[in-house]
Amino acid sequence: MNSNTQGLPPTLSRFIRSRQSEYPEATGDFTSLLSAIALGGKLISRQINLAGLVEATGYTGRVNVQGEEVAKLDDWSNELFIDLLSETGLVCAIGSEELDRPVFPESGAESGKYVVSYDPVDGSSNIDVAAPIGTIFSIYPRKSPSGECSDADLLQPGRNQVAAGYILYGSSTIFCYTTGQGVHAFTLDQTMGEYHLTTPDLKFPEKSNVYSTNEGNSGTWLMPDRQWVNYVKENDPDTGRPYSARYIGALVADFHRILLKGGIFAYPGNTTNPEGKLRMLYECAPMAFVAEQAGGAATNGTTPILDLTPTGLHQRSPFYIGSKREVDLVGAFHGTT
Ligand code: P6P
Repeated sequence: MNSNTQGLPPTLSRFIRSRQSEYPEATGDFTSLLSAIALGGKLISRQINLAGLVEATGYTGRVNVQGEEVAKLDDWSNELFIDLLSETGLVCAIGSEELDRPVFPESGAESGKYVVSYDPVDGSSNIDVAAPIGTIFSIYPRKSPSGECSDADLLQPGRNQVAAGYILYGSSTIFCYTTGQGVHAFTLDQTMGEYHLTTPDLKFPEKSNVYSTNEGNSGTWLMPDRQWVNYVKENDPDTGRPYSARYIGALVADFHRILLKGGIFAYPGNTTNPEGKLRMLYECAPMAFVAEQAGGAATNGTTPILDLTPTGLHQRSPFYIGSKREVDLVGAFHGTT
């Protein structure tokens, strides 16, 4: 893949189109769908960068289906993706962290070949403090043969995904995705409004002693997770312990650091919420697809996330993701590897 005429790395749209020619199943429709999501990322990136200047900080005063305060940017971004996805005419069902129920766009009822779930602004509590946040997206082929879609089109096992990824709004804006042919990361040039390929074929580093978790919850964790976190903190230089702790409080940001530097992100269940906090459909499954494509792993402690079928739009799951060695280590404490 050579760079484009300005000597810059290829743009996202050029990269997707080039891959389209390599993979017969990739169609112009799929390229249009991914481009619509990428455009959403550009517009949110601009809104974030102006935040306090464009009324993008603060809260709406409403609480969503998750029981979480809805930030103004949550609403704005959610509506943006509904519009962008509906305009493609390619999407027959939309699931979102911000929607109690799915949206079934009229434009995609008959022709919509795809189903899209997303978390429009992941980690929105970071907005007001100018800390990193992200968007997470997951794309499936529709399950129903034709006509109106239903919840069943959204509730598919993670292995059915045809694409997944995230947009990280941090010190730079990164678009990172997979279609099952490796993981590729692009950096947004805000001046030109173009994403340029910066890291093709991303793979987790083999070794890394970093763990990322909200350890404030460990007092109510179940025994295997408490044993794991105590283990990684023990002083044993021969096994690279104690690990370093890093936690940003936004899954996209914590995951992206682990993808580049190695380590593990863990959000276990606990005695009050055995299913944990993270949502299977638009957090765990898309990130798990990226992780496995980058040579890593993602489980609920015992089972690969991608082998699980969500039972509900907002079903939660204990979540461990990162370098395969580290996820296997957690599995050993859960008695599975
Ligand atoms: P806590 C953000 O609300 C989120 O869903 C993920 O992005 C993040 O990893 C997690 O919750 C943070 O949760 O309980 O540590 O604030």
